[in-house]
Amino acid sequence: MKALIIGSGGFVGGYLIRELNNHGYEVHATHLPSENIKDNCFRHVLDIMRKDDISKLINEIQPDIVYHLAAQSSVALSWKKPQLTAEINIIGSINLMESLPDNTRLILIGSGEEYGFIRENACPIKESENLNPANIYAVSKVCTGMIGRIYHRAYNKDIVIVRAFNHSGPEQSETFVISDFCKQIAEIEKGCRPPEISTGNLSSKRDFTDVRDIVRAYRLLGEKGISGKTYNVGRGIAVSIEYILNTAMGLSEIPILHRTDPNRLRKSDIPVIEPDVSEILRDTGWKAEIPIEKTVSDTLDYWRKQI
Ligand code: A2R
Repeated sequence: MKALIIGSGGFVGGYLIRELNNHGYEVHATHLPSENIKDNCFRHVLDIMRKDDISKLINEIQPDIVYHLAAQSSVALSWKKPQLTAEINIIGSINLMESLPDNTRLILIGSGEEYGFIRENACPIKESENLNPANIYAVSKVCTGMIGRIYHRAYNKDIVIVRAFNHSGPEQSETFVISDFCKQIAEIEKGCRPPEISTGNLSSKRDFTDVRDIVRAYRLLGEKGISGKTYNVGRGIAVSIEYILNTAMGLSEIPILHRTDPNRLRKSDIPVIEPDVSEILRDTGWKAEIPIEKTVSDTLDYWRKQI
C-alpha cells in the first residue's frame, strides 16, 4: 500500500509516518519548504494552496490512500488570522479533494472542536450531535467535513471524515495543556524558574488520547473505515485538567506549588467534553490503549531532554 501524508511537518505527521512504516506501507510525505522531516519516507515539498502542484504530485505517486493533516491548526491564531485559516483549511482541502482520483481514499482530519458549545447532557457526544463551533478554526473544520461529505455523495469520492479530540505526547508544542505543564516542570527542575506552576481553569474535563494511539486510529480508519462516514477519535473518558496537573506534579523531582494565573482563564469554558467512540470501535476495533499517565510521563521526559 502506498500512503501520502499531506502536511507531515507538524506534531502528528512524524508519528503517522512511523505508524505506517511499521505496518509495511510505502510512505510519501509532504512538508513546507521551511520544514524538515526526519523520519524515513519519500519527501516532497508542497503548499496545498497550489492546486496544480497537488494534482501533479498525486499523479506522480499514485497513492492508495491520502492522509490530510495540513492545516492552520491553532485556535488562537484563527482569531487573529481568520482569512488565512479559512483559506488553508477550507480552500486547501478543496484543492486536495479536486485532485483526488476516484480509486484513492482520503482521510480528512477534523476536530472535536467542531461540536463547540454543546447542549447540557450531550456527553458522550455522538457524531450525529449538532455542530455549534465556537471559534474560526472549528468553523473551518466543520466546513471542510461538510464539503468532504458532498464530494463523497455527489462525486463518488472515497472519503473518511475524522473528528479527533485532544491528543498529546512528546514533541507537542507547549500551547497545549499537557505539554505546557510538563515544560514548566522541566524548567523548574533545571532551576530556570521558581518552583511554582501557573495554570488556568482546572475543573474543566477533556478527553485526552496519546498521539501514538491517534495515529493507529488513522491507519485503521484508512484500512477499515466506511467511506462517507464521520468518526469521533478519542478515549471516550474525560478527565479534569486538575488530574493532569496532579499527575504531572507527582512526577516532579522537587516539590512544586500551584498558582492560578487569571490570564490563563478563558471567558467561556465548556465544563465537560467527552466523545462517544462506539462507531470507530465497531468498524475498526480501535480503542485508546496508552494510559494518560504514560503520555504525561513521556512528555515530561521529552521536555527534560530539551531544556
Ligand atoms: O503552520 P506550519 O508552518 O506549522 O505548517 C503546518 C502545515 N501547513 C501547511 N502545509 C501545506 N500547505 C499549507 N498551505 C500549509 N499551512 C500549514 O500543516 C504544519 O506543518 C501542518 C499541520 O501540523 P500541526 O499544525 O502541527 O497540526 P497537528 O497537530 O499535526 O494536527 C494535524 C491535523 C490538523 O489538520 C489539525 O487541525 C488536526 O489534525 O487536529
